[in-house]
Amino acid sequence: MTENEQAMRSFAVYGDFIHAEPYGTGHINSTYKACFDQAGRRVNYLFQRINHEVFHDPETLMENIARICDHLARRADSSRRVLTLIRSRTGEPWVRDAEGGYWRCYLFIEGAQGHDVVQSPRQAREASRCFGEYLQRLSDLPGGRLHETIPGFHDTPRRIRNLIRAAEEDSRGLAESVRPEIDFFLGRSEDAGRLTALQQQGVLPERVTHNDTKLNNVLINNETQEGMCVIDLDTSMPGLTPYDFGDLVRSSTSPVPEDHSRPEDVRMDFTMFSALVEGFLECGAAFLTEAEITALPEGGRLMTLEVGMRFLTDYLEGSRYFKTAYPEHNLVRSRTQIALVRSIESQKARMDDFIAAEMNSKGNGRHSEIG
Ligand code: ADP
Ligand code: GN1
Ligand code: MG
Repeated sequence: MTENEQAMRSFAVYGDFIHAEPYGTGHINSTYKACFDQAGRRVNYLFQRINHEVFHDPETLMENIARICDHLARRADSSRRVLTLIRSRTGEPWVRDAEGGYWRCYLFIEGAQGHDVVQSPRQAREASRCFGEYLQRLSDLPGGRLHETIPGFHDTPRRIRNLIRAAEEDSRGLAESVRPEIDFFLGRSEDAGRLTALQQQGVLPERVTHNDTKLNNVLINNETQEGMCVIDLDTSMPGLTPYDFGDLVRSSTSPVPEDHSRPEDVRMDFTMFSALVEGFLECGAAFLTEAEITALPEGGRLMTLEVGMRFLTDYLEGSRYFKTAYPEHNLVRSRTQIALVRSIESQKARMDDFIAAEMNSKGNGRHSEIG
């Protein structure tokens, strides 16, 4: 029996383990789809070995996730619309393997999948609707503030400082070869803190947010294209809603993947953007403040900028954070993000106008700006 199999058998899953295979295209955890024979019926489960280089405290992380899943399950009408955690044989929401690694297990949601590239405006709208609903449903999460699983995760100014430090240390001797990319980000350092400053001023409220709302982190029904279930809850913690919307813009408006080798093919497709706005506001209109809605386009710009910086920083530091398939992978990813920021900036006025028109058409029922 392999170590992975040993860990998978330590959950309270009935039946006989048949096989497991690596699954999905996430950049962080090690994910497996495993099949069990339950008295003659084959049932799949989703197992993950949590990346503890990224998440330093898997037990408190799993405490967050268990609270969220329990809360969402109370309102979900189907086990395909919410993640269902399987506990260990001793009752914890995790299992430790022989090397000290942490594993978790979910029911495998069948007939749905995450996507790396958006396929239609409907898909964009559905993904965004699911994340808007997720935020709404977690707005009354009981039990106090969630643990911050990665402190300062969306502290964009801090991400700039990290890039500057990585470029100065230049441990792999790569900084000179990517000077134009570094300069692109440094040239935008003045306004990288726009949204975090609005939070500090009390204009943008802190809420329970997902913080990793890329298109790939919501399962879409393969047949109907309906948004089914928000997944990848590791970074669900206090945050800003425009950043959650922003990562949807980053991941769901370009016709090519995040690691496309020709940045000139990258662009922010306005049709996708407007579909995202409509989907997000389906639930969001009822609880988001005017300040939050106004900040949605800037969330798109800054989240793309931030993730682009993180890819470049990781490239300079030897690609230790994001999973990569080849040495320049993070650099390629960073270049697509730069192209996307440029495209967003060239359409920013139109994005802002679209949001303003949406707010007018949705009327006066909205909460007013705080402060
Ligand atoms: P990572 O943190 O590495 O991105 P994710 O939690 O996003 O890991 O999972 C990786 C992939 O596994 C997802 O993109 C999705 O395709 C798939 N996945 C995750 N959870 C489930 C589930 N419960 N049922 C079906 N597929 C899932
Ligand atoms: C990672 O885990 P995954 O692949 O869904 C990353 C996000 C990035 C994203 C870029 C915990 O998301 O922050 O935006 O890659 N997650 C973490 O694709 O760092
Ligand atoms: Mg993921």
